[in-house]
Amino acid sequence: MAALLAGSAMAFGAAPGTAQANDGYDLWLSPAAAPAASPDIRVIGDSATLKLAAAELRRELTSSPLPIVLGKADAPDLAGLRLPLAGLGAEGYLVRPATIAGRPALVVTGNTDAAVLYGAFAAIRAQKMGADLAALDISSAPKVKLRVLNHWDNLDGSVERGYAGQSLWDWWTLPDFKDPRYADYARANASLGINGVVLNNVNASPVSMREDYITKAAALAEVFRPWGIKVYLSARFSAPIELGGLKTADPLDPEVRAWWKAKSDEIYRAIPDFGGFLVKANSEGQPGPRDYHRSHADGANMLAAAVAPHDGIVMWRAFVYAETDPDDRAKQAYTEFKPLDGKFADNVLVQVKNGAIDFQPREPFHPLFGAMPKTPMMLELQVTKEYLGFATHLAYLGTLFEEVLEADTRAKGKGSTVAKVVDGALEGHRLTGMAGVANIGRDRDWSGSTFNQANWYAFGRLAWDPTLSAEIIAREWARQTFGNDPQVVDTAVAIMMKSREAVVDYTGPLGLAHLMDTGHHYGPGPWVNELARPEWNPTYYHKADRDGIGFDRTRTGSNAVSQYAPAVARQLADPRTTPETELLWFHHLPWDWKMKSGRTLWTEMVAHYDRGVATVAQMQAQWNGVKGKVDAERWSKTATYLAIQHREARWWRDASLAYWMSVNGRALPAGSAAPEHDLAWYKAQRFPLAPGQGH
Ligand code: GCW
Repeated sequence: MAALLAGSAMAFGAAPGTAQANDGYDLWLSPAAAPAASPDIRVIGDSATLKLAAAELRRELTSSPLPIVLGKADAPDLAGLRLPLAGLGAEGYLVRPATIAGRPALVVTGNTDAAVLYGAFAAIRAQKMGADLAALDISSAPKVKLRVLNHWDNLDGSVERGYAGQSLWDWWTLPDFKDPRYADYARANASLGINGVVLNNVNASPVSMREDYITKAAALAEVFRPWGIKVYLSARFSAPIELGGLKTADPLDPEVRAWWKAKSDEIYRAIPDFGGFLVKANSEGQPGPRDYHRSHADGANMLAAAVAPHDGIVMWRAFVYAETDPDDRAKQAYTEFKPLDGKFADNVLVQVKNGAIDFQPREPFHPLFGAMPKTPMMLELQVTKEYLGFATHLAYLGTLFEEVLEADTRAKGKGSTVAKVVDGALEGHRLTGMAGVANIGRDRDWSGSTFNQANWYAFGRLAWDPTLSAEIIAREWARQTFGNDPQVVDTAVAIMMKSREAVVDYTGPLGLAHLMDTGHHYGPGPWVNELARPEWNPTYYHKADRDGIGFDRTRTGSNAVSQYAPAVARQLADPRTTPETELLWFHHLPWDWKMKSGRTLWTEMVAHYDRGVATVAQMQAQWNGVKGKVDAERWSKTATYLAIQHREARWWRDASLAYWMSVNGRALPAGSAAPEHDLAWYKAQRFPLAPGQGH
């Protein structure tokens, strides 16, 4: 706790919403400064976690109409109350008034210490949202078991696709120095119910599993443990060769199996509650079981056997595609994994990105959801904005996450949503998970901008309950972050709710995707067509020519639509029944194709680009309207970033339109501004130093 306070003590003590400086360090939580008054709190039990729960209540609540009693359901004084906790599992909480020893009190309880901690955070959140603590009666259990952040952090401190500074983990000074920020980070996660952290990049170095680095990971695990958080490691499949000196990493080789078993035992000796492994195999140059003509199930099951005696799990990624496979990249993961359904060990989850390509501003849901009923499918979302303007563009991802969770796979009739696949309800899976690629680094505000913090927040809240509404989450976040001024909260929510669609509009409307420039993924590059692997080139995705644009994924093309359940496949087979937001993802259409609006496809596309830029201008105007009502520091950084976003939205629009016009030979519709520069100028832009490229 001392460490925690020390970490936050550097933050400004201003209450959120005042016009003083606020550097964003405290996220959606309150600053460390002790409140003037603090409620009467009694803790039954003395675990580190319960102490943290009580400290949170003291720190966050200035008053309570009732004394607060915290403890596990089986604690003395609480056990006799016979509270309805049976359905709440290990992590669900209950907060309600009760009479204890003849006195009324607000009870915060659950079946484990971690549940009590979650209950404390829920009470704080409710009070900040205006609830009356005396009348509070809330209970909630997480719908998803593993709620995990994936850090793509390298051991040298760089972060692949990280736009918020260097890695939080200072591997060099670990295990001796435990930076107070580690506890502040864990606290923020716990406030949302995030209960797992993969420490290292999926493009993994074998060194993460070397003895000294295990000791370093153990030091982090120790800091996180009282906050209910387990650590996991990304495993490099060829580590038995690189670290163990073996000749092979063949998953069926007895020596290889023994190596992983011994390595797992070693990790569990250092970290008894180690969560398990995350693996990127046979993808983008990473080693894997296919190198030995073994299946992904063979690879995953070998690791699963090594961690099973310790109750560990394996998260095996389905993000695979091969340059040797000429088939549509969007089809390859399904082709490879679907036949393996039923072949994975019980402690394996297959981790699937929300869409079949790669975290684009909009993608249809991945066809693997609903297609592997016997396998727990873990949803992987990207919280860091690799394709949505890095840290500088404001794009609230709650709406993107909600869109995929609500998508109906039709796997078992109507209502077979991705959320139900992921939370296990559809097939009765108990092992369930949701992963978010973190947007967290050493920047003072953790996520590179104030509004990016909302994406961390939204991921955590949706991992707890994938049926929550993105708008309600936005409101919750804005109120806790900026305070209670309704104008500020309404403005923030209004900006957030339209922000992601604006990015879609100015980068790739109507189902276009993967149009960004090479490597860094910053800025437009729809013309790029010379990269070694066909599916790395934007031209592969849009297939624009003089006559039309779009990727034909129907029977006349790659037939990717056939990977969806029949009801969905039928809808997507016809451009007239395909949602226009996904039109060019599934269909190659003439530029004069008639849209529902009556406009031609070309005119409609231009209108979207224009709308995207105009929406950012509106967002700027709305933000200007709360000047002086938000602390100056966060207000002006946001205003500056919105100005950058506006300039870059215009750049995306202009570069894209200049290119499309060079392909289709058409003029812009009347009233639409000509691009600022000619196409050659846009093509000549180079950004070798753009952040987040790893190495
Ligand atoms: O989106 C791509 C990124 C890579 C990333 C890869 C993956 C970690 O550009 O940087 O590698 O996805 O998800 O494995």
